[in-house]
Amino acid sequence: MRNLLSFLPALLCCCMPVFAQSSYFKDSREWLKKAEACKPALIYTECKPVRIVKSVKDDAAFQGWRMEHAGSTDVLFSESLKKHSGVILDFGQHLTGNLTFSLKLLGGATADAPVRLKFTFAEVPGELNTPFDPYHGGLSRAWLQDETITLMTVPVKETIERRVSFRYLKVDVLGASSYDFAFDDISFRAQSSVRVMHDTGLAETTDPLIKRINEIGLITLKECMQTVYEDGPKRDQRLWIGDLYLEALANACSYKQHDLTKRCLYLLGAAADEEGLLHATLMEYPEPHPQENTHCLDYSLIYNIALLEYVKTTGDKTTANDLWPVVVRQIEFALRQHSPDMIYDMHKQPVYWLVFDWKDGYDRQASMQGLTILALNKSYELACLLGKEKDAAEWPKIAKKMKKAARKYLYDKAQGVVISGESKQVSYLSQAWMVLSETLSSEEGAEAMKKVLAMPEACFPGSPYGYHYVVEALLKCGLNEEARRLLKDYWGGMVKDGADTFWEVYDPNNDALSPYGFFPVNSYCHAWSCTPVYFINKYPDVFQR
Ligand code: RAM
Repeated sequence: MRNLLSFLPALLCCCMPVFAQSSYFKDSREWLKKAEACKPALIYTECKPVRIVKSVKDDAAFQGWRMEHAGSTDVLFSESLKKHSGVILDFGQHLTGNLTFSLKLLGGATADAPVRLKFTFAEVPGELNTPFDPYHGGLSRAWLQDETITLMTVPVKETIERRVSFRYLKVDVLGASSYDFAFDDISFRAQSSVRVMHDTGLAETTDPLIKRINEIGLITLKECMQTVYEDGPKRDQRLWIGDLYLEALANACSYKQHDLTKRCLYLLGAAADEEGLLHATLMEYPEPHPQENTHCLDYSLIYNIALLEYVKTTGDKTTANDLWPVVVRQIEFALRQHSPDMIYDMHKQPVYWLVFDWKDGYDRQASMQGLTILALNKSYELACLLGKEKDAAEWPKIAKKMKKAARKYLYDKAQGVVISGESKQVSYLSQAWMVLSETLSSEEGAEAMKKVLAMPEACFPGSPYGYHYVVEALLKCGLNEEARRLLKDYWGGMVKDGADTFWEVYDPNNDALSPYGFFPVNSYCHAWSCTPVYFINKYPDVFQR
């Protein structure tokens, strides 16, 4: 016995999860421990379906489908489910978690054969009414939320193991014998790490549409706040740097659960690659590990800005001091990608994936130039906060040179707009990043933003992530009215289209838009879309008057 006890510590150590951690940063194991110490408990809530609905084809509705009230759920507990195959249950709100149900026999029957049921969970009506097969989407077919279950006997109680995200649930009876059965119970255990729903407290003068946008943004954020900031609870259920940044901004204005931000910053730092470059994304299970070889250089720089914002919000310099080497390393990587004349070289090896937005044909060169300038200055600001200005003394000088180069090669003074790439493309985001980086003066920025908004041929963003930076840029150059209008038009467009939570991509003129070639696999509760919560609460004079 004594022997066994003396082995116990070593034994426990071996059983602890082995994390994939960066070999570059000597403290990464410590960072993982700190991240685990901040892991939030999940809060569970039991929810029931509120009614039965039926799908109605309607060309005026989003993606051509809307739901219509079709009665109470009572019938499903007293009449044979065989009679109701294809029934759609409405849970009345977007939920994330697990479904448990039980079946009972009707009319004194005995079960003489198994029952096979199909459950299809959907975030939006169109998803439920578009056949999934043959599947041609660019991501795994398994993201689609249809689960077939065979129950060997009735009565039975069953929990669907897979965590799902949805509002609507369709139940099909795929196989049954002559005996009748009905639901005995249907219950959904919803989860989120948000402890208390934020009481919005917006000024009474706030436009009702803006109030609604704020509410939906809060729900979107709540659904994505699990044990990390997920990008989407349906898909991809993982932490991405760009999503984290916007979620942290919105959380700082609402739920204020800053430990989740801290956890994610440590996790990402610890999961950097063997050279110290951040992975753009990581998954938590079975233990935290990065998606290998997935690097987005813009996201690496956004990490630095997110860390600065975190310190400014919380005053937690210990975390920032710990993670300072990560900040330095991301800047070093970014500074390798410029041409001798200080312009971001899109062809220099290694050619990085740059996100900035989901939009075909958008040229990212000017945006990356702007973001690099901004990240240099923000990282320097962080250095000053931590008393490390000596380590970063060169950064403001380099940023200055980059600005000069940007003004020379990427700013068309005659037209008053920023241009990008060989085709000299004019896009919303090129203007926005040159405004945010202060490469353009406030007046030049305002002129460029106004021009691009009025230019039908300009490349406009494809996702709420892209639009976030456009709204931020409008506010920065004093175009408050335009910022307010854009927020109301774009996010308000989703509200009018029936959104319960905000979507991964949205183009008011193209309901079938999908970065993956098949819209049902899009995420319709997407973290980076919660950002109005930040704008509305941070700028009350603009959005709450
Ligand atoms: C998708 C998601 C996610 C985004 C990445 C780049 O997987 O939309 O939110 O950050 O792409």
